[in-house]
Parts: sequence; structure tokens; C-alpha cells
Amino acid sequence: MTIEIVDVNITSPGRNFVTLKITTSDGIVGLGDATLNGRELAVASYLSDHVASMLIGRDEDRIEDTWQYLYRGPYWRRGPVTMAAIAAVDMALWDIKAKKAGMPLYQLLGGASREGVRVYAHASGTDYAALKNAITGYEELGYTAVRVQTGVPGLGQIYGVSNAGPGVRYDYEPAKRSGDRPSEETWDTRNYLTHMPGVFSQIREDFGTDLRILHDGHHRMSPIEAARFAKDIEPYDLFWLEDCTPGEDQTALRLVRQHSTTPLAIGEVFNSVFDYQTLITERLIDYVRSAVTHTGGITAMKKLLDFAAIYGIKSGIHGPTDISPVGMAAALHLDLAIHNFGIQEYMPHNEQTLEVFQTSFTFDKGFLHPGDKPGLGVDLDEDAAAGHEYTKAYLPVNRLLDGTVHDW
Ligand code: GCO
Ligand code: MG
Repeated sequence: MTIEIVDVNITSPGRNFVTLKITTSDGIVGLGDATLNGRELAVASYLSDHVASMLIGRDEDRIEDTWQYLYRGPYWRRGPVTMAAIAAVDMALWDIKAKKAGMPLYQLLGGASREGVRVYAHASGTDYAALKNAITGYEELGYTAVRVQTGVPGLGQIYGVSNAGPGVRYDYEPAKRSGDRPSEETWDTRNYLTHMPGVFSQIREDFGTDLRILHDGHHRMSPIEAARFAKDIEPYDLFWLEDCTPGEDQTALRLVRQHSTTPLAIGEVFNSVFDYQTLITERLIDYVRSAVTHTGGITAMKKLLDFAAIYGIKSGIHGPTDISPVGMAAALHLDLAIHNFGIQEYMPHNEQTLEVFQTSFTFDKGFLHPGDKPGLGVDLDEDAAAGHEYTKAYLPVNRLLDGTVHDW
């Protein structure tokens, strides 16, 4: 059989998603996530203007060949737009293959290596009281791991901190529907570095040693600042410190490693195994943070995680709300199958999103499972999707207190 129809679906049930839908000549449908936060239409155009026509008539079973054709074929390689587009095709083809086999995708990846996938939630608060309230709420829901982000004195709205106030949802949606340009936030690394160790200390005092605590530096520290920070927070036993330095500078992490045993995670802005070559071979990280959606899909992510496994490095796949339920399903099937699973990020999608994308995920005491429907196990309700028109949204831009643009 061959690929007969290729559609690109754009919908915005509270936030934008781009989904590739491939239909074969015998009517099997595969879905792939192509969402690139704040740059959604660029990937949609890459797919509909440059990729769709090349897929028509191809054998849907030739996943590796199609991957190589899309990666090597255009001469221009890598980059988030290209790799998100390739990822979407790859996920859709795996979805089709698993549906044809009548199996959930994880079975084709080697079968389950565990009963469920430990996930971490996003706990945040503008001050410690709000953060404590959020952590308590997640513990009550059964989570065993939380990423903690909190306001810093002297700064306003900052990365990772929900200003929604106490409630059942404590997570954070960074993309803002702010019209034609991004909103702006302010930052001061010194204030942050002075404030955070006390927060971790307080969390350990209040919640004990069982809770897995994660934290995201969001690329804002210089190598020496990150080294100092990672060393200062060692006593609080973090599960990981994520993105402490700017992602493109692989050797920056040598300095951090030399000074601290705090586990390090990086990679949500990466899109290729080559972004990790130094990091993995020199054992400069402990967790791979790529999204399946931004790293060339299941085919590429499996190779990347197998490469990491040789060096004792584990997975920590990116799973914010800007990864659609389709991309999340791809992550969960991989998580379940691979041996070197570490943890999975989980920011549950809102109700409107889950009406558009129907999943069969189950959550039990801090562990997620993708479900046992054939394929990825996610359906796209196109009528529901059509009710949510694309709305431009941007990630914020960051400035230091003197106005200098800084990493967000
Ligand atoms: C995370 C991330 C996200 C990103 C977002 C950008 O660890 O989940 O840092 O919150 O900021 O995915 O689109
Ligand atoms: Mg992050």
C-alpha cells in the first residue's frame, strides 16, 4: 500500500498545535505532532509546501528510508523547523505501522520494560507559600516528582511561575497571545542565585527526602554561575538541574561537571543527536531532554537514547503543553519500551485540547501509561479542531534589569 493523502491540521484549543495526518490507500490514518511553540506556521508550511507532495505514493512501511530521504534529501540539515516536520512524518508512519500490526506502538519498540512511566509535574508559586501549596496539591494527586520554580524577590513575572493563584492546576503556559510581538520579562541572575538554595532547603525541610525535586535554569546562567549554583544546591539532592547554561554551548557543562555532582539535564532546544555528541561521549549530562516532536521523531529519538544508554545516560523526554497529545503519546511509548528510562515530564493538557485529541492515557499514583490501543492511541477530532482558529502566540523575551536582552 502507499501514502495517499497528507493533511496538515492547525488548531488552537487554548494554544496552537500543528498535526500531520497521513492516510494510506487502504484507509489507515497516522498522526504526527509538528508543533513548534511560537513558530507553528513555519513547520506547517514546511510540511504542506515542501514535504506533502513527496510523500504521496510512497510505501508507508519504509520508515527509515523516508526518514533518511527527508533528512538528507533537501541538502539543508537539522534545525527545529526541519526536524519537527520530519518528526511529524516519522510519528505518523509509526502510528500506521503499529495500527497495521494491531499493537500499541511500544510493542513494536521491543515491548514494555516497566508497568508505567514515572512523571514529574510543574509546581510553581510567586512566593514560597504558593509553591508549597502547589507541591502539596501534586503530592495529594499522587505525584512523586515535581519540578519547582518560584518567584525571585526584585523580579516580576519570571519563567516557569504560574500567576494563576492557588487552585487545582498549578502549571504554567509560557506562550502568550500578546498580539504581534512577544511580551517581555526581566531577569537578574544574582538575585536568583542568592534566593534559590534557601527555597530548596525549605522544601526538603517541609517535604522530606522521598520527593524527587527537579529545577529548570532555562539557559540563564554563565558556566561559572552554573557551576557555583550546582555546587551550592548539592545538599538538597535534586533529581536534576535542567538547562543551567545556554544549550548551544556543549563545552560549558565541563565546568559545571568539574565542580558538582548535581545531576544535569539538557536538550529541549536540541534537534539532533549531533547536538549531544560531546555531552554524551564526555558524560557531561545525566538526562537527555529532547522532545520526540523536535528531534526527528521516534526513529531518531530511539537512536539518540540508545547512544546515551551506552554512556549510562537516561531519558527525560520533554513534555510541556506545547507538545501535543500526539507527541506526548510518542514519548510515552518510547518511555515504556527503552531500558534507560529516567523520568517523563507531564503537563496535562486542558479540557478543550483533550476534546480535540482523544487519548487513552492512564495516570496512577504518579505513573502514566499510553494505553493499549493499536498505534500511538490518539485520535484527532477534526470537527472539534476546526472550532479553534489559529491565534498568534509568542514565548516571552527576557531582559536584564538594565534592558540588555538575555536568554529567556
Ligand atoms: C520545560 C520547558 C518549557 C519550555 C517551553 C518552550 O522544561 O518544560 O522549559 O517550559 O519553556 O516548552 O516552548
Ligand atoms: Mg525546560
